[in-house]
Amino acid sequence: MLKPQDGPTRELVSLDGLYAFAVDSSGVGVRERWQDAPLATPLEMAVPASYNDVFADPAIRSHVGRVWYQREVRVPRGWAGERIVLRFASVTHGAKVFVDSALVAEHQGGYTPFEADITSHVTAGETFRLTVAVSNELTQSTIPPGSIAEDAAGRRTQTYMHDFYNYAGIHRSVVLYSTPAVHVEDVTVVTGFDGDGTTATVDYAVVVAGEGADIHPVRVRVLDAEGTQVGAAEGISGTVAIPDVVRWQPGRGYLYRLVVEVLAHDGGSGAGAAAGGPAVHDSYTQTFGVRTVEVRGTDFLINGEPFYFTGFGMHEDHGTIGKGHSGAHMVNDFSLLEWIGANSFRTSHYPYAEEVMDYADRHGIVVIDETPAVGLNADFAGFFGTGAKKTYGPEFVNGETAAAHRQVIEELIARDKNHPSVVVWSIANEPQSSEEGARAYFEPLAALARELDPTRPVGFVNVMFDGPDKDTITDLFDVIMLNRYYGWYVNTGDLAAAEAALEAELRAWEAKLGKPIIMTEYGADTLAGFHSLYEAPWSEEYQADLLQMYHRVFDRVDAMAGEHVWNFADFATSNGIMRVDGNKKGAFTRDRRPKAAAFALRRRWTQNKTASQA
Ligand code: BDP
Repeated sequence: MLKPQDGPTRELVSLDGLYAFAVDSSGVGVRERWQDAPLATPLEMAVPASYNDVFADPAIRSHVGRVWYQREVRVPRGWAGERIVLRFASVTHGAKVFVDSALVAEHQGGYTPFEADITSHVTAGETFRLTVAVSNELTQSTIPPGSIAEDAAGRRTQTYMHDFYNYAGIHRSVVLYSTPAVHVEDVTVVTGFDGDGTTATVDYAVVVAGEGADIHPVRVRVLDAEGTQVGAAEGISGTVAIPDVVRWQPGRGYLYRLVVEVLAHDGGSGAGAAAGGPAVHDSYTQTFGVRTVEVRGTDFLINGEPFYFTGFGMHEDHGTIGKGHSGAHMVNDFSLLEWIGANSFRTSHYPYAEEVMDYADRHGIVVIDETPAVGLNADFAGFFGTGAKKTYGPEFVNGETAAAHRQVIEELIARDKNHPSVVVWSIANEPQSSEEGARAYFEPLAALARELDPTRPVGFVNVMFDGPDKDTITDLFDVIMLNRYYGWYVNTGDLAAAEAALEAELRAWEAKLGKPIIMTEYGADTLAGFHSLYEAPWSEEYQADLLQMYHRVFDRVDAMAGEHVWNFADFATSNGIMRVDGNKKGAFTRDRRPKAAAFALRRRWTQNKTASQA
């Protein structure tokens, strides 16, 4: 799905800001049709943000069910005759969207965009009442999954098997935008190199939608970063060559633009006509980078050169705003990544805001892009206090879960396929992968990801309990991605034992599959300010020592292709006896102050740059 933009034929209005906000504590809003009238509430809520930590009210924070957002929107008066679209970049987890009393969109899945064509519901120059009912419920039919219990008094509680707080709300921007009725609906760009590698091939495919779309001629122009036209073609699909191409590289995010123009079929008026050229009916500009990604043996290659990932599994997580997108926080996080020498990160454990992906493209940051399929693992039942004994089956991960999982893979790839920063699709984090049923569940999902995007490696993140002797699915994927906690959850406080166990396991994976290994998580909870002379878990010294121990091992194992520390920063989790005010495995605190480990990582990552990172 394209990110909306303004341009010569399109306009865009931000609907971010304050909304009236009501908590549907008794679950009656849909039945009582709260969309039909102004919400009876004194509360207001900011968009974008999670609502949970904004109010000084525990009942709102832990509410399970729907909350309602409402505001008035004026349609710009110049939009008569245009197609008018309402677009949500993310509503976590479920949304019903009403324009006045009419239901115009429903969406499940908290981290991918959706939109509604509301042309027939609104009038240019007039206002409408926008109401959004947002559900934070996680069930067997959602990704991530969860379960809801209700006690005799009707009090509902939510449990889930993932280790981050279930923030909810309208987390990313809401926009109203216009396009002509016949419009560019989708653009796909795939790049490669020709001959000696100095010429790029840019394969493009455009979908034009709207009545009579097929009679409109389409042309594309490729502009370089300075805006100079370097190639062009006609038709809804084709190939453009760029001679003397500047590659997108890790650390150097050179971007081209593909300007897609749908021309008036009768040479009629429109943007561009005044300049003497053919009339442009609709125009959409898609940025792209020219680079290749390939797995060869145990090497992960970007532009044919071995790439070694350094960086973190991250979270969209901040005080007050929770998982809400904020430009200032985003730039700060990227600035810290640069300071520490990270060349990459994983969008653990859900797709991040589109602004984050665009920033990574521009700055040459490499991304492992993950779906929200986290917590598909009954082995965590003890940890999270939930009851399922078996993962795959009617009780837990069932056909409905699989359908939701397919949807999140489709929506992630549809959204992010044109980002050069994305080099791996991670279709799940730590699912149970040794139980009967795992292979039958994952084989079609891996195939789906490959079919939707044959150009990028596909992986999933393997959990510590399912090592090379037990795992039954890793051979279905292109890379081996491992989360390991030797020295933390096992061999706690004994780094010598941890070192031996870690090395033995990595060598077993190397021997079993001969594919690149990326350590997607390793780390230790650490209380900032706690120091110790001894190997004391939770101390800043222990965190730094543990990471350095892993690095010694990584440097001895040829198949290692990357290291992502868990986590970039401390983050909020659900309550539990294993967590003190959240997960403390950050190299930075939640408010982004460096722990001792951050300096140790910086030393390693700024000294060890490989040729492709330089
Ligand atoms: C892994 C999960 C991650 C957790 C981490 C931890 O992938 O989400 O936060 O362990 O325990 O199981 O810190």
